[in-house]
Order: sequence, then C-alpha cells, then structure tokens
Amino acid sequence: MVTAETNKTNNQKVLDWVNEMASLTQPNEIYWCDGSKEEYDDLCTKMMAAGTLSPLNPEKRPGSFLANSDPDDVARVEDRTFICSKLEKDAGPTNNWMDPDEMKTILNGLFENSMAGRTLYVIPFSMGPLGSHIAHIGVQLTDSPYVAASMRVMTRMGKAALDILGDDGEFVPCMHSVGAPLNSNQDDVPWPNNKTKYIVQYPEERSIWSYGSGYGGNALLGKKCFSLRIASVMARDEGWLAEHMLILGLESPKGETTYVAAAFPSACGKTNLAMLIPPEGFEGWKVRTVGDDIAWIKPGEDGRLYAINPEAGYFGVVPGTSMKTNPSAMEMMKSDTIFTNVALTDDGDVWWEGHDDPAPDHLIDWKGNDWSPDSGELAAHPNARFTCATSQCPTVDPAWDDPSGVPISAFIFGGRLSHTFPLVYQSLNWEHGVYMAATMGSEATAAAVNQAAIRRDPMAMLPFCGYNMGDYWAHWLKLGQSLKNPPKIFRVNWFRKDSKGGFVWPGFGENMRILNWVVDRVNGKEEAAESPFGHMPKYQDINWTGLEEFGKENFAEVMNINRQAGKREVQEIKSYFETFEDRLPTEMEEQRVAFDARLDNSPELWRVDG
Ligand code: O2Y
Ligand code: MN
Repeated sequence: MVTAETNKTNNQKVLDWVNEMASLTQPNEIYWCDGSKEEYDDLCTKMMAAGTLSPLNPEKRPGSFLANSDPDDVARVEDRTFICSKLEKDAGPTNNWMDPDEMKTILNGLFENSMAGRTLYVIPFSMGPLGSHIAHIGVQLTDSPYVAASMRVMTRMGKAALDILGDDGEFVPCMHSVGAPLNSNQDDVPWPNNKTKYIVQYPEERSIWSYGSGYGGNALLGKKCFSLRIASVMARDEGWLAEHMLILGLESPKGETTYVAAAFPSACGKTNLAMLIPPEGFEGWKVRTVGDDIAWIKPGEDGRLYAINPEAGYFGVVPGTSMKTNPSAMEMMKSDTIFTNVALTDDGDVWWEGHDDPAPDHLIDWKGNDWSPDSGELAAHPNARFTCATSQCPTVDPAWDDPSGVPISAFIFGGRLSHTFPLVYQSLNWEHGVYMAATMGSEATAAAVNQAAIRRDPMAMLPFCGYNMGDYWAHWLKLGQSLKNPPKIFRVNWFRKDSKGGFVWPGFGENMRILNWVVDRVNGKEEAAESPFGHMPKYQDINWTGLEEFGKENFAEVMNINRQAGKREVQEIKSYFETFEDRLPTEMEEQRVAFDARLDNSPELWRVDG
C-alpha cells in the first residue's frame, strides 16, 4: 500500500487522514500538489494524453483547453446531495437527509478500492486570501487530474496553503473520487465517472465526501460543498455569514467606493451584474468585481460587516455570454481558460449558443459529434462552463485579494418575477430585510403574467444551506441585532413584464441606475416613497441620463403595487412558512402579518408618483 510522504507536512492529522483514505481507496500513488505553474502544465499534459483536454488554437485562445464531460455528468446533482446531520430536523425540510452512520456504511463501500489504478492527489487549499482572518483551509483528496488543475484556478492551492495550516491547524477534509477504478490492462476513458453519485456533507464533523462525479460543484469541493454548505454551519456556530453572493465595489466620480453583496437564484444574470459596465450618464463611475458567486462575511471591530470572496477563480456559465451581455467575461476568457462542454470550431476555437459570431457551418458539438446549424441540437451544453483566474477579470477590484475584506454597505436580493414585485425597494429595518430575503424566489418558467408560481429560494441558498433553513433565518436575525452598523437591505426585480408579456426594464448595464439609488440610500439620502413593500425611489431619484425615453409611465409600470397581487403573495408565504414548523423564527411570521396590514391600508393600485 502507498503511504503519505511525511516530509510534505508535520500536520499529523493531515498525514493520518491521507493514509487512512489511501488505505481505503488503494491508489497507485499519492501526489501532493504544490500549486506551481509547472505542476498545472504537467496535469494538463497528462490530461491531453488521456483525451480529457484538447488544446485550443494558441493563436486564438492561448493557454486554453476544451474538456468534454460524459453526457451523464454535466451539472450539480441536487437530488444526490445530502446533509447528514445527526437529527433529520437539523437538516430541515429543504435538504435531503440520511442518517450519518447509514451514509458512512454506503460511502465506505463505494470508496473501497475506488482509486485503484489512479493517482490520489492531495490538494491543500485556502478559501480566501492566504492568512486572512476571514479565510479557512481545506484539504481535498481526489483521483481526478481535472479537479486538481481546476482547484489551482479556483482556490489558493498548494504549498502556501499547507504552510498556513502549519503543524496543528484546522482544516475541512474534502474526500472525492470519480468512482472509476482502473484494473490492470483496462483502458481509461476521457471523463471517468460513475452512474452512482453522492455529494455528502456531515455538518457536525465539518467534512465532505463526494463520489461518482467529476463535474463542477459536485467535484470542486471548495466551492458549494465547503464554501456554502459546511461554511454556513461554521458561520452559524461562530457568528458570521457564508453566502451565495457576488460582491461589487461601486466607485463614484468623487472616488468613494461603496461595496455591496448581492444574491440571486440561477438565471437572473448574476455574473453579468458582477461585471456590469456603467451605461451613458455614469461617466466617471467604476464598477469593480470582488467576487461573482460566494461571499464570506465577518463582523469587524467597528460594527460593520467585512466580506471576502473565498474563491480565486470563476466557474462561469458560457452559453448566452457575448459582447452585449458580458464584455468583461468575453475578455476574461480570451486566454488561459479551461472550457467545459462548449463546441469546437474547425479552426480550433470555441463557440456556444448566444455567441456574438453567428453559428459556423460546421462544429464539433459538446458530445464530440459533427454539428451544423440544421442539426436540431445544441452545440454547447446549456451548463457549459469556463474556468479561469479572477485576476483575468478586467473589472477586478484592487481589494479583491485583501485579507481584511471589504466593508459591506448593502445586501441586494433578487429574483426573476414577471409580476407583483417592483423593480427595487428597501427594507424598513433589518428584520424586514431578512423577511424579504427569506421569501425571495423566481418563477419556475417564463410563464404568462400573473400565472406563474414562485419557487422560493431564500437568500439564493436553497441548495446550499448546510442546516435547517428556519435556523438559518434565526442566525441572520441574531447577527443583525449584534451589529452597530448593519448593511441596508434591498430587493430588486429586473424581470417584471407588461400586459403584453414584454420585459418593462431594459436590464444589463442599465441596472447601474438602480445600484446608484442603493448607493445614495446607504450614503444618507433621506427622501423616498413609502410603499407597502418598503422604501422606494421616486422617478426623480434615479439618474435617467441616456435613458430618458424610458419615461415616467414605464417607471410607474415597473414600480406600482397591485394590492390583490400583494395579498396573494402574503397567503403563499403563510403556507410556505408552515413547512418550517417550530424552527420558523417568530419574527418572520410577525413580518408577514405586518406586510399584510400595510397592504390592507394601501389603495387597490399603489402608484409610485402618488
Ligand atoms: O453545475 C455546476 O456544477 C455548476 S453550478 C454553479 C457554478 C458556478 C456558480 N454557481 C453555480 C450555482 O449553481 O449556483
Ligand atoms: Mn452559484
């Protein structure tokens, strides 16, 4: 049996764990990742030989590769994701649960010999700037070189993280196998994985076991498994927040930067907002990106909250990305990028649906088949991704790697909602803000006005909260009470539709106008319209330069509140809250009742202009 080289670290816990896992999984060799560029290049060379990666044309995409996954391994598997707390109630009604001992018996069986014929990579990594008091260390063991290479992009990985861990530092153990042992004389496949998949978090032990998938959030365990599911539990126990939020710096022409963190369910343009380009009328403004997906937020001595992006890279969705929707992402992936499941052009570049270039006459699609525009199939998988370093983002904030984090002045929550919800409103206080965030969500489909049901996605954490969602709201409430200077809380909805079914608000860069109002409010702008939903901007509170044609009527259409629609929302929330039983904080129901009363006291159609 191979054993861990003891000269790699003096941390006995790490050494013992690596040996225990090697004894279980029986790899051919153990390799300790140092995080160097040479190592990354070697991993890529090895993957090219195995057919996992194809190099792209160096003149078109220098330093870049294409990976095609197995068609059965293309996305996070929520139905195979478990929170194995001792008590089912501690996982809550929104998570899959299994008894931890039962799960361990299953996983021990699956992991036994699972790495035979493969290399076990030991990946020490820091989530967050090295040495930051907001950061934490993990160690992932994996038999996937694709995961090892991706972790170098997505985290601060290798020797530096091991040095920070030191001889007796704490780490989150992240165990991963693609579940495809190789017997002697058996040829490997380009994307090994297993039909049986388990993504398992043990919140009390703070450990992760992932089996059977080599893709994204299932396999890059620093991302959703550690930074959200396990970290949310750590945050509850230690008095901080681990959130599914982008972080933006908004620099005014006076040079003052206001940082905001924002949470959106998928398909709401979160990456586009993270890299927003200010429109006409915002000359001198700069929007800078600290993070596009996850925020770790801890209270500072001054009673404010400070946030870091625990990641060091983007695993961004590619289809739909263009110079119109996200020029910064297009710039970012010009070089040194791993593309997964996009299409290959005849000249060795990549293409996807929604690209600025029209579909070429011939491509190799994400499944490796010849493709033409009349194939009737998608050339790229809808969940195709680009993996590249945060430092390649043209809008990256100078403080993105600052160990102290950035001070957060506002939380923004959004959803994709065609009706009822106005473009923007601000909470009346912290408790009301937590209610607004807890009840957010998106319509399941782009259905007709007033008909679609809302899939609730509280704080955009539905698949990512590592414990009972009711307790998570209680944690938010408690944290807010402890802060001298809590961030202000806002809800936005870029997706309200008119009676003809068209979007009223133009979105994209124009969202800057709404962010500007958020900045004004956190910086002391007093006057606002008071609606049953909360504080709102009046028409004259928004900078309309360059979008004058939008006009007062459209503004009214996107801001007005229909009392009956509001009352329906209040009723839906009643049944939703009931699912949390005794874990629902009383403040949440109080907020619902108060919202109902405000609606009762408002006109049938509340108009923003009075
Ligand atoms: O399917 C996956 O593994 C990717 S999911 C993902 C990737 C980057 C950022 N966010 C997400 C998400 O599901 O929220
Ligand atoms: Mn995400």
